[in-house]
Amino acid sequence: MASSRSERPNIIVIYADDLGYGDLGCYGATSIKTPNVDRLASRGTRFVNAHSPSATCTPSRYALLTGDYAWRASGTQILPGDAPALIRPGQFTLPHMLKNAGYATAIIGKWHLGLGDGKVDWNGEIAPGPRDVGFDYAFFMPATLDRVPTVLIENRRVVNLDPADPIRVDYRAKVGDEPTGAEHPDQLKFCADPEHSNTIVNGISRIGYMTGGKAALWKDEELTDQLLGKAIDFVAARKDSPFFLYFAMNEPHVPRAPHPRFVGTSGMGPRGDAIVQFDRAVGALMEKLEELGIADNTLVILSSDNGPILFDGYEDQAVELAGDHKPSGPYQSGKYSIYEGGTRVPMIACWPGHVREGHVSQALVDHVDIVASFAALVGQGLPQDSAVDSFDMSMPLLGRSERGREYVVEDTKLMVTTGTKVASSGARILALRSGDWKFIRGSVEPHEFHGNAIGTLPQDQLYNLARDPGERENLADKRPDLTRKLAGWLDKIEQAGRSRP
Ligand code: NG6
Ligand code: CA
Repeated sequence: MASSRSERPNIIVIYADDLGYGDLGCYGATSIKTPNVDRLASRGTRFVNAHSPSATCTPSRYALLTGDYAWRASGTQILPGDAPALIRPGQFTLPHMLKNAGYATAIIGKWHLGLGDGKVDWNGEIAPGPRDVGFDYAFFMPATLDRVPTVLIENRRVVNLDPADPIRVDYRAKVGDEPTGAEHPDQLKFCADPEHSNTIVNGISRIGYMTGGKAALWKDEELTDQLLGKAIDFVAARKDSPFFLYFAMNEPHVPRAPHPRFVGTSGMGPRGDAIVQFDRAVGALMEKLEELGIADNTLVILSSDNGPILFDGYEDQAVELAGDHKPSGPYQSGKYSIYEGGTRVPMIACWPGHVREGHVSQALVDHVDIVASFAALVGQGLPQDSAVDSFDMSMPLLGRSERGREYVVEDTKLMVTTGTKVASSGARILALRSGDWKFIRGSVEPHEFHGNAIGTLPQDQLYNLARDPGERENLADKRPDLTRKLAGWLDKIEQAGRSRP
């Protein structure tokens, strides 16, 4: 159990999906209104140097939940919906650590870390999964909004599954008679690229093929209300003893199909409307905490798993309607990119009376630090060989210190698998950010993916982020000594197998 000197607030991590540094009012957005998130920021501390561990989902979530940088492990690229469980039972995790400290733990929302041992039977017990790596309760989507199977799982079973209508999933070849986007574009709410043109569910074509499970299919427009309802049920049921809720929301990941009451609210089409929906859901959850009388002993962290993207496979007018909105704020590119837009994300911490109020923190922090920081907060130790990249940033997280990390390693891995097609060799692209400087290791990976700058060049890159936040002027040739020094430092961090002392 936790030591008597430690504090044990309830903890909620709200993890948005593809929400950018510039997408919130409190980070400078003017065309999208996010009053609820802005209020959270004004009551707590807002970070301007926070990083997601990677520029895509699976590796960021892996690092968040384990405290290990994902690039140390193999198989930590964007996973298909039928991939095996990446985090193995017995592995040290954030929810395990909090369970040991007496917390009730839950994940509600996006999982995307694989399920089962290779061949998942969607009609039976689905394990290993979140329940086997530290979560007492799980209500989740297996992968992404755009990947089959488009069903929700509660603990180890698909919700509303009719045994007479079994689910089959295939990422290589069509299964069943359900129409696909490629064959029936006339049935679609919006057109999609070839990768997103497989089985149609709810008028939206997805990545991968599925058949069956009709009664279990989610309705995109209702998903957020459904997840919010589950989140509210969980906190209400657990309000009298410490709980940890990992609320992994979907906005504004593609396909963007917000509830009709949000359609048209942003003037920016479905992407903006999805951010408004996200903001309202955050507001509703915060209101519930007040109503339950637990707002003052609940630590809320809100952030995003990677940077933003406008076009990510569906013709939903995100590009056309963006106007002068800058989803990455002052930074270059976004999701998938090794430039700052890939991993510099909004992050807010709020815990009335504990987290400094109305503060903007410059501290350099990374979601990989959350495990060690929460462990320090609740009085738990870390096993020596676990959470190997997680630093105790509890003081900066509480807004009480500006002394963050000395560096972060930024990461992207551009291995996108669609059926048998793989884009790029899937090499890992790493960068080191320390102080004003950013070093990007040279790589022969493609420089572009679907029109987005990944940031790779065959040669090394060096940027001064203080003077050049947009990473436009490569100084590697002008500052060869510094470039070499940072390159050597990154090699060492990589080769050491761990970075926590
Ligand atoms: C990519 C998908 C993209 C998105 C992403 C995962 C293609 C061409 N694109 O493979 O639409 O689903 O994976 O996003 O297939 S993430 O936020 O979960 O990392
Ligand atoms: Ca994401």
